[in-house]
Amino acid sequence: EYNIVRPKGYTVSYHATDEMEKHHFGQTHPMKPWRLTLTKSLVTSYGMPFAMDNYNTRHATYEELNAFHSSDYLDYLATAAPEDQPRDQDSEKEPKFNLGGSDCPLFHGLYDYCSMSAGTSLDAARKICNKQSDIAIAWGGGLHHAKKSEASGFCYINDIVLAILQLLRLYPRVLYIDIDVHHGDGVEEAFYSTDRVMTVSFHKYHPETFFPGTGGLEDNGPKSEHNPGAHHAINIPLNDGITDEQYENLFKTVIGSVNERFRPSAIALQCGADSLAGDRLGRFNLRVQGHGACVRYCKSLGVPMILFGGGGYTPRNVARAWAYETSIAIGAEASIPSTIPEHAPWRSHFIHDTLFPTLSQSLSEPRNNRNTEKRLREIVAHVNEQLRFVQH
Ligand code: ZL4
Ligand code: CA
Ligand code: ZN
Repeated sequence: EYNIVRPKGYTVSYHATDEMEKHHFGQTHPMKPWRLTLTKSLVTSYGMPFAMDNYNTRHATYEELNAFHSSDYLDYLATAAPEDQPRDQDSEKEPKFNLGGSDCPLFHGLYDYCSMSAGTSLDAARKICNKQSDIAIAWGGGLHHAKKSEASGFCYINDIVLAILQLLRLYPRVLYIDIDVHHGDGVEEAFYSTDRVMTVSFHKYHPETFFPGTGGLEDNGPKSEHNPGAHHAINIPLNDGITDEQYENLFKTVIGSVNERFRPSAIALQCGADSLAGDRLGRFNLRVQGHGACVRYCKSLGVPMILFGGGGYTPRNVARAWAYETSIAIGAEASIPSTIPEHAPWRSHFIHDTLFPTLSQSLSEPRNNRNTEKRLREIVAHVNEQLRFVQH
């Protein structure tokens, strides 16, 4: 009804499952899988599914998860029960594999939740490899902190690493870009010693107070010249309050240079929505438009791409951003009205009936911008310096 048409000669696939959304990390835990329901319902109420191939995701198998994660870890993840949660009173129980603390609680159906998130991203990667999709969307993935044998920061299984490993079977070079407000440490670490993956994370950086504390400007991969991974980790450390204009400029400048030097054959873009203004955990001043501009720019580079979800702790804004970015993927940005459809379920949940709230609608108190133009120029200069070592 909004005149959403399938783009000619261009396929976008959407990978999701209603099952994932039913899981709960706990009453006041910031991660709400329900935000995926809200996203899907907004995408649907705009009529976007007509322009995409829609897939119901399967669970990833143990063997598939084992391509990155250790068997010890997976075995514990598959069998640990919420009752095994270490309690304050019960200090004999040490948390194993960082599971069972307040960030990564053990909850009912945890293994199902993890294998579905990974299944979503693996399905997306396979559609790209088969050339059946030009852009594959996996909003249920993007869990960038998980390590080979450790849960971290709400992430248990690193679906992004698994998806990139799939892409590497076919594509010589994969560019990983991460616009979540947190550093993409798990993905960076997994590909630290290869020159076939370049990782670029934009994030708030303040080691003493902001998770995970890694990702400084000078951290660019193993220093040794004989290590192929050297210079292939790019970090863009930012301060509170960065604006759309600054972020967009920085993103286009950095990713433009990276694209020129690295010449990726595929892109994996983590679209964590906690970099939006008004996020419960984030500190930036990005609007839905500025966040989406990153997706539009990556699409313009003309290589196959996976869009992953990630963080995002104010569910109504997560849904706005990911619905808008879905419209960018299918080329329907100009066809969808900015007013949230009358018939959208949960419409009242959005508070303001627009897809594009203003900063003052998103934030009660404006956040001061602590990013100076001088510092942003230094960051660009450092990145260009690193890229001089990269030539394919
Ligand atoms: C919570 O209210 O900075 C977890 C986590 C649970 C419920 C009640 C428990 C109260 C905020 C966060 C105690 C909470 C103590 N509950 C949490 C060093 C920390 C140790 C744990 O977007 N405490 C750890 C992780 C980050 C830390 C961010 C981002 C993921 C992603 C990709 C992960 N961890 C300090 C915090 C709450 C909670 C309230 C919380 N945890 C905020 N930031 C963290 O990059 C998906
Ligand atoms: Ca990031
Ligand atoms: Zn995050």
